[in-house]
Amino acid sequence: MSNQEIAKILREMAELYEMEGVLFKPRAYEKAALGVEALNKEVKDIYKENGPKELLKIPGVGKGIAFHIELLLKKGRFPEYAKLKRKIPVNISELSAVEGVGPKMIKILYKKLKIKNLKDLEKAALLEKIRKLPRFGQKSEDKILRGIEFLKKSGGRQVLGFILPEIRNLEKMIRAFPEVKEAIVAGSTRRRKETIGDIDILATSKTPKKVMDRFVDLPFIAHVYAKGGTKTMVKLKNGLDADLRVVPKESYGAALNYFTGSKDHNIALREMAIKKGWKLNEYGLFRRKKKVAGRTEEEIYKALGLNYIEPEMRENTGELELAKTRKLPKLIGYGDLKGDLQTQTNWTDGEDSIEAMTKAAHEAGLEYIAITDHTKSLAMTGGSDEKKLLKQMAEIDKINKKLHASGFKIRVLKGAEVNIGKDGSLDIKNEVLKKLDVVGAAVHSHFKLSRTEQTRRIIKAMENPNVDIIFHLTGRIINRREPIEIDIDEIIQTAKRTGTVLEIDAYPDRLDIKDEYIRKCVEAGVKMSIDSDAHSASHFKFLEIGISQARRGWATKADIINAWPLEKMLGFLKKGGR
Ligand code: DGT
Ligand code: CA
Ligand code: CA
Ligand code: ZN
Repeated sequence: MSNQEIAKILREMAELYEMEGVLFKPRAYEKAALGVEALNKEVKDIYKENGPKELLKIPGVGKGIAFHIELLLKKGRFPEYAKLKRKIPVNISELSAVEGVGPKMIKILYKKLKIKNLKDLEKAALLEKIRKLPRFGQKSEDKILRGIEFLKKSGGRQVLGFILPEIRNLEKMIRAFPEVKEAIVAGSTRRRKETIGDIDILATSKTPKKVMDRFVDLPFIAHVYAKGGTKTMVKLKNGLDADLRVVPKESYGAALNYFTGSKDHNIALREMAIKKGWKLNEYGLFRRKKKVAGRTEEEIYKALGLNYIEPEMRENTGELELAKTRKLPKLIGYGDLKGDLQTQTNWTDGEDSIEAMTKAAHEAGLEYIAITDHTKSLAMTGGSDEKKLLKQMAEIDKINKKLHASGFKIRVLKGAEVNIGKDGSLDIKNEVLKKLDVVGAAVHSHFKLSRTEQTRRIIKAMENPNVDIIFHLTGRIINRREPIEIDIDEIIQTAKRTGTVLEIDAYPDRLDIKDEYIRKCVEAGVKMSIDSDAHSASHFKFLEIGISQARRGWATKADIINAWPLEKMLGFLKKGGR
């Protein structure tokens, strides 16, 4: 059983308990699901290698849940789960994927209308049955229909950041086949799109048939659609389709280039070849019958008179023109971050202590980390008021001293994730905000305001000179919640005028702001930060996917303030972002 599958069942347990009105357990299972999802290693390997005790080290997993995970690994189920599933036999993950549909609602929908899955739900809504239920109305019925539309648009695409560890594992296993020389996942994974539709794997080998035999025997595979001599198509257990193609090493570069895409980039590139009277396809670049290039991507771009283009830029949105005139930006690199400016701890809704978070950040190679717990209007997180914030600041001073004394080269910064109210006001007094090193402000409620109201609200927050960064600007959750409506150009102008930084939240299903907005910031000279939004010590690895997003938005080191050394970054914030 993969981590994805385990997390799915744990999350389902959380929802089942919530339907039953059980206290505390929903939160516990939800936390455990997050913990499992964030692991770099397969739970089943952890269990196999080190036994059940080791399961307790997974963030959010206590004795009871560890035992349930053990049963899942051994038998694929555990009694409480089976019992609750019998009682409410519905497809919870499918139904709760609809925005605005939660566990309590699912229970009523099942009890009153026998709704078990998405199809039932859509039918009932179209037949106007839902509006007649007590405590539902036409408004909730309309909302459900809109939610279903939204789901259909996202169409089974999965969030890359969550499944990247699994994809890498798959890649590693194929690379380890004795007959395989190179293996790499191309397609949207290599371009680091936010979500991916399927997985395109490319390998080189002299004996493709043997590679195919080994591939279909891998444990990840749920179903084989078609197995050929050089191409095999399968469905993985995580629900995604994957294709494996084996090519000779002479055309590895050409095949990699072709299957990395994007399609639009490929087409434009092929046209450039045609203009020279040449031909480009997945086998190579040809002048008449003679192969000009094909072994590596670099030689193909070079032969076409272009600089090498990073996969994250290959969307045919201007990169080819820049490659031709040798004006491509030098993108921020995967090792370039020096700090993280948004993290939550167990002072509010995070899993871990300030010290544990700091040590994990240090291990991730960072030199500074801002602690930005939620503030008081987010009551369910135990958000800080002024008093609690001041207390935390004193605690951070102590921790910095202690870390320094024991030779740790990392600095903890004082921060907060201040809540932006409906009218743009903040829920912490300026006299306290002034004392913080990093003030992030963010929208966590009133997602449905009009574009004008929403824009005005954020502008007002940016105009507070104590606000340094706007966290996760649009509030979207990929595949779950639409972004708020804003006038992005007006916001970027205001960010420029007020010296406010816009965050690239690296949490895999946020990736907020999106690549298109990042490019606008780069063009306008508005600075950004790339933050993990970590709620656990295991979340710093998400920074990588934030860097991917920044690269997709053509950002360089100069655009990202936490790619700068501490003193430069702090100096910039002190001067009000200038
Ligand atoms: P996805 O899977 O929807 O997340 O996106 P991709 O980009 O991985 O697309 P996919 O899997 O359909 O195809 C993989 C690559 O193969 C794609 O990025 C470019 C190339 N490709 C696919 N279809 C065509 C085509 O009709 N023409 C050209 N030139 N290239 C194509
Ligand atoms: Ca693909
Ligand atoms: Ca494909
Ligand atoms: Zn937040």
